[in-house]
Amino acid sequence: MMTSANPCVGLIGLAVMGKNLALNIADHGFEIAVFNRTTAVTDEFIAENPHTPAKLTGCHTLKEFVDAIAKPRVIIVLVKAGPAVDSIVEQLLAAGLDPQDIVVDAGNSLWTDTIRREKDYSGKLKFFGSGVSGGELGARFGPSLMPGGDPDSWKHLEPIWKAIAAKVDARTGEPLAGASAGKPVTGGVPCTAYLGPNGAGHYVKMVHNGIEYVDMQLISEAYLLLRSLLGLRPDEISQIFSQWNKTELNSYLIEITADVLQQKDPRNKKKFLVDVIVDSAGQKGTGKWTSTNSLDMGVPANSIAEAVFARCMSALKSERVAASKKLKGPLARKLRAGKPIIEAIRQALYCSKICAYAQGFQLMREAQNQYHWKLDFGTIASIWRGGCIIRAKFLQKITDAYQADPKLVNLLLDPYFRKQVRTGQEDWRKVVSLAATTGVPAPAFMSALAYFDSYRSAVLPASLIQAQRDYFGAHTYQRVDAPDGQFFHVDWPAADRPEVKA
Ligand code: 2AM
Repeated sequence: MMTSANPCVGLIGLAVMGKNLALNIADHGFEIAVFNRTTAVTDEFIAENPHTPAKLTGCHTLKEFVDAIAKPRVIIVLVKAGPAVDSIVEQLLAAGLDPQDIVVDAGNSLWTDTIRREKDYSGKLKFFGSGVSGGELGARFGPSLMPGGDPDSWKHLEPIWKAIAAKVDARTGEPLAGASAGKPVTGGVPCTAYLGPNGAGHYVKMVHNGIEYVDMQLISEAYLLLRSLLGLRPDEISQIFSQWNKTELNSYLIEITADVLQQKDPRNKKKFLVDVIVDSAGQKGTGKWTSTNSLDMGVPANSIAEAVFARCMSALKSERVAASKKLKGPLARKLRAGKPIIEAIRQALYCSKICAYAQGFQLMREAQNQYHWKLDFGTIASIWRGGCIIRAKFLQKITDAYQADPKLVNLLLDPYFRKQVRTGQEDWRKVVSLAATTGVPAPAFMSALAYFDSYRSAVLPASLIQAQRDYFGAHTYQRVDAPDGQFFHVDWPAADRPEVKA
């Protein structure tokens, strides 16, 4: 509980996430000053929340705001990612911030911006970045928080972040009732940990979102297969998802899917809501950032990219409607909805999900080499166990895997995950084949299987690609029987084609 006369923390940006995070902070006994560019929003927020456990102070100017906070100030910024962050920081400096003050960017900023900002503002203030996941309810009652920046700044932020984060049971790793029960949680292990310097927190948050894209796409593909292939109704599929939620697939996204699928259309109770929602998915860009970064670093995160492309494809609604009248696939065929096929779809979903997470962790492994971070993958999985959108029972297994072997090269190589994929792979292949032969689109299931099969192949046809490249562009190749680093070239168009060392 704060004892100083002034709040020790301030928050800028009272949109949905900012308001909820401010209330969460006040709930935990930290007096907090708040500021929003549009001052009417601040006044309304203060008026709507007269009796918080710790005092909320509304400020109309940044000068008033800066003067209201005890030093060293901890100022959480939750404005639109991009130039607004720089603009606010410049205004805070003009309003009199000290070099010891800490500005925490808790928005969805690009990690390279966080790296740049930390350098740009060095000596003027301490710039810190933190990912926040969990949506509105998470922000209010316990998000997953992914902090990155200067370790000394973390010491000041840590008590606040640990107090407001989601909590999981120390023994089972399962989320403690909080966000879902609509009340703050005390006790348990907080879903936050210091992840590393500069952009590490925002990077990990970005990968979290990339994985979230695949998780959602895989669930949607399972739904489509159950619907198109087995002819099940949304409420029947809802029951299947509820059952799946009692298995290894137990997760927030499976749980809300079961709920969504039983929802009737408020305008016509004979219809299901999912059938009146336009099948065109939006995106805010973090999935795209993850995919672009995977291409930049040369890390095969094909299922993450596939999930982004699936949303792009969904957005081509009018083109798809026109094409559906001209491009014919196989004749629609329904299978009997028995236990084996439903279980096969569940296995395909779980195996694909494992591949998606393997890709996300491979990305983080490569990024840490590039940016000289020391990411602790077990800890990362552990702080995703509660509060965030991808929270799931299975994250405990990832934590266990990295704790057993911190140098694990790929999640697929961990004994538990190897066993899961060995058990599920026959079903996974059956489902992918069925999707192909019946013409039901299942791009993420398919790309995950392609990832698995490629990753487990000692030999790929890239030898042919190297030969083609050497043929048309003299790009050279290496030989299997020559030392690494020796390059060869064939004088292709010539009749005798002698091989030369390049
Ligand atoms: P507003 O209410 O004045 O629009 C999400 O957009 C949040 O970021 C809102 O609180 C919004 O304030 C704030 N915001 C967006 N751009 C901003 C900027 N350039 N400067 C300050 N706040 C900004």
